Amino acid sequence: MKTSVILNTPACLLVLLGVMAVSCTKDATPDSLLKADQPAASDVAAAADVSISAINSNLSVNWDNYAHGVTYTSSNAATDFGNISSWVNNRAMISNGNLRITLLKNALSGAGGVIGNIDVSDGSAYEMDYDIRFHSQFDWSRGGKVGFGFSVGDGNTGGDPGWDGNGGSLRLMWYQTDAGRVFFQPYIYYKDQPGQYGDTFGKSYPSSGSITRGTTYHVHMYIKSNTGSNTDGHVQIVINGTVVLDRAIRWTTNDSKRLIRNVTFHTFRGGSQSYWQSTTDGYIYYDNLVVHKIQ
Ligand SMILES: [Ca+2]
Ligand SMILES: [Ca+2]
Repeated sequence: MKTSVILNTPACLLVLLGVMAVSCTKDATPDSLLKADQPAASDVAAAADVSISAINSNLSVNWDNYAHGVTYTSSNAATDFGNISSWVNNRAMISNGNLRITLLKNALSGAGGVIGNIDVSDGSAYEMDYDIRFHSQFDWSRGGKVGFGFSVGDGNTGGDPGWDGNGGSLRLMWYQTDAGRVFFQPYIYYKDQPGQYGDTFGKSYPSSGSITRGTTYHVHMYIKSNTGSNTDGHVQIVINGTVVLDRAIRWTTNDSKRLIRNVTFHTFRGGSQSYWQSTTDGYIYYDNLVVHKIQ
């Protein structure tokens, strides 16, 4: 994943060419001149680390610096997020200072949306905020994964439960019941999850009634690692000021996997059955992302 990001980035190709040029020069240069060349070579390497594969502790992105209607490319994403995997250029656009993600019709999971993982500085406590809005014509279908979240250790998702104690993840879903109620719900993988798929803890936002298209919702998340095999970690989800989930949790039991490693950006329909699909393309808007490493 990292390799593809690097190779797709024109700036890095330039850096690679630069490194090649330096080493060619070095090969033909008498030892007495090598010392003068070396600082230039290390400067090039340092610049590559910062511009291509930044591992950030804090993020603040409002997309206001992009023109309306432009594609939000993998290199834009790398500039704003740092080291992010699996960007899909033709499903990401700037719309009036928002990031707009397209969910393709008749498709599920990564085939129809975006599944990006942002490698952030490993930490034991993080918080984030962002705004999210569904397009005025959005087809809810059954639901999907949505928004930014966090992964712990191995970052379990996708029906791979955290039972082995090596990882977990904190994400949101939107979900529509058979009766037509639509809401956000927690979707959490962790050591003590009761079933194979993510735990909702029976919580939703709103607790009754539905979310609506064209409305901006503000999401706040807080995550804290547990220590050892103790249930002394924490998870909190607050939407529009309403506490949806706030509890102690045991993410992992393998202490070497206890830290928060990535910010997730998973936006897609699914579920695996075809009734999660839609017959129309759908748009979800994001704005005002702030991620903060607490410790
Ligand atoms: Ca904005
Ligand atoms: Ca990391």
